[in-house]
Amino acid sequence: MANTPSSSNGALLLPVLGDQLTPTLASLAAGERSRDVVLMMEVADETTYVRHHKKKIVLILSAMRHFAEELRAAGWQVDYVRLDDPQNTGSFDGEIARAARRHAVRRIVLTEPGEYRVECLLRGIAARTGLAVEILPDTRFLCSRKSFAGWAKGRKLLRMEDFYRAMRKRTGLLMDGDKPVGGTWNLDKENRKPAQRDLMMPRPPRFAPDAMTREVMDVVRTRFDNHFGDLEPFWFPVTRTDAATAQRAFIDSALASFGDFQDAMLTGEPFLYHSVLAPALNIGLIDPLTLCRDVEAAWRAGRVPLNAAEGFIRQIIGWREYVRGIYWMTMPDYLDHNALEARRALPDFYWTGETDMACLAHAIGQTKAEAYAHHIQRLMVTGNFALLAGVDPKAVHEWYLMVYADAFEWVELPNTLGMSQYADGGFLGSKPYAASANYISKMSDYCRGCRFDPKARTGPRACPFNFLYWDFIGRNEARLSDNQRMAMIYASWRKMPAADKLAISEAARGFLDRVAPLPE
Ligand code: FAD
Ligand code: DLZ
Ligand code: SF4
Repeated sequence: MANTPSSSNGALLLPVLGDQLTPTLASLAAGERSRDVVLMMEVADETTYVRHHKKKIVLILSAMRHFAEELRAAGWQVDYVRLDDPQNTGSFDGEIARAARRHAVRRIVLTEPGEYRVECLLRGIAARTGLAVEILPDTRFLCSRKSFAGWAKGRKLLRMEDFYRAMRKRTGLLMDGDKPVGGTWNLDKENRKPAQRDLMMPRPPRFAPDAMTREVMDVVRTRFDNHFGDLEPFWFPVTRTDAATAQRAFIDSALASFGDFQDAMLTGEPFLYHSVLAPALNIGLIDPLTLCRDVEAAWRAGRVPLNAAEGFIRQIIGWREYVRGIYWMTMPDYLDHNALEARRALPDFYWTGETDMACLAHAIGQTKAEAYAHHIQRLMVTGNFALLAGVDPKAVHEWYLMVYADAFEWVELPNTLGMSQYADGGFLGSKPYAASANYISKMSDYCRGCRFDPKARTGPRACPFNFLYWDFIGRNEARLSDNQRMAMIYASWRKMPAADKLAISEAARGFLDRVAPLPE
């Protein structure tokens, strides 16, 4: 794993970032293994620009080290800079400039990064090195940034459903000529069943850390001990082979029920029928189109129902590609949106999981242990609470970026700021995902083990989600009551007796000033 100094004059330098671990990466395809130098860099700026969950750092650094070996075995010369290299400058641009000198290269070729912040850094490298820098489109995504901008042009509303249908047609996934198979594009209505406890619940396969992963775990133990989350047990796949095993296991054992129980939550079941493939997908160990084709093949072979296959494929070619398009279309302004003027602090229990609210204790406790929570936990428990409480969306965004192994800004930010916190004022979602305890009580078994009463709105056992929900509705009346999708809620709000409104607002104020104070 030592650096490989060379004097390959005339060679290209091909920097590969921690989420670009794909042998068919555009910049690798543009290079020549016998001539060019691949550069991979562990850098302090990236490990600490937010204090990532310990498991997320192990995932990325271990997968990077394994990928360097994969490339070497395929005949590439790889210059791998480790975190503990005494010469390490700690930044992508510093390391690229240093490697350009070391290898006397004539040109630098990169694949576009996943984050706006990193792209700004990379665009500055030409000036810093005096070399030509070429940044190629990331062809691992099914819709390029340019193609998304073309789709969005002239549209009043950028609806995910319209984008998804266009992507179905473009990829031919689940299509019968130009019609959706089964005659329906979207079977989401069938995908809202609460789960029952089931002794046969599938579990994602666990991969025991090899010597290379254990070495990275030692680095994280010593350097990042003050970061959020449990380091052990670490079991995510960090190689392409293990990621393929995880993909097969999901399709064979969980996919069939993925659709039915997509929105369900159960105590002690962090994964239910979810794939837990996002960490491997987002760093490039799994190819999204191959995954979707395999899922379609399982449906065509009669092994899984259509609502499961369609529901899963929609998440990948619909939501995943759509949020990436929105991110690149709107950055950097998107980061500063705060349409509901939310200013409160993120409650301390987001870091400890120590709260009497059972749903939050489970979702956060599991996040700390696994660097994972499934979509409905992120949206309807932690996200919903922060939205109702009026927490500053930037603080919420930083939390999500830190705590999940699959968190990269291009996918995390639109989901958090847009879908979950409505901070973009409805650009991404047509109404806020705000809900009272009724939703959590219907879709989970959390309330059974909670000291609060999901039916009570005020009084000593009132569930905070209830008074916070109605306080949110009242507080944001001027901003939200014109929204047609909120009409019924505002009709109920207007009918509510003034004394009830006052009791709700007093309960909310007292609670929030304690757990999520406003800044001085
Ligand atoms: P599954 O439930 O098995 O879904 C399959 C795949 O579909 C996922 O692996 C993912 O690639 C894709 N997918 C599903 N929903 C979405 C979505 N809304 N947007 C984009 N892709 C989606 N996803 C991330 O990959 N990284 C993030 O940082 C991230 N942050 C989120 C923050 C919030 C507040 C919310 C509400 C959602 C976020 N998501 C994020 C989306 C979704 O929650 C995760 O993709 C999913 O929970 C990952 O678990 P899984 O692999 O088991 O997914
Ligand atoms: C998240 C992360 C971490 C923790 N460490 C590194 C690293 O040391 N080297 C690297 O190449 N990438 C790392 N990453 C990913 C980047 O922060 C960033 O998210 C991606 O490069 C996308 O722009
Ligand atoms: Fe969460 Fe309220 Fe249910 Fe308790 S009663 S688990 S706080 S929704």
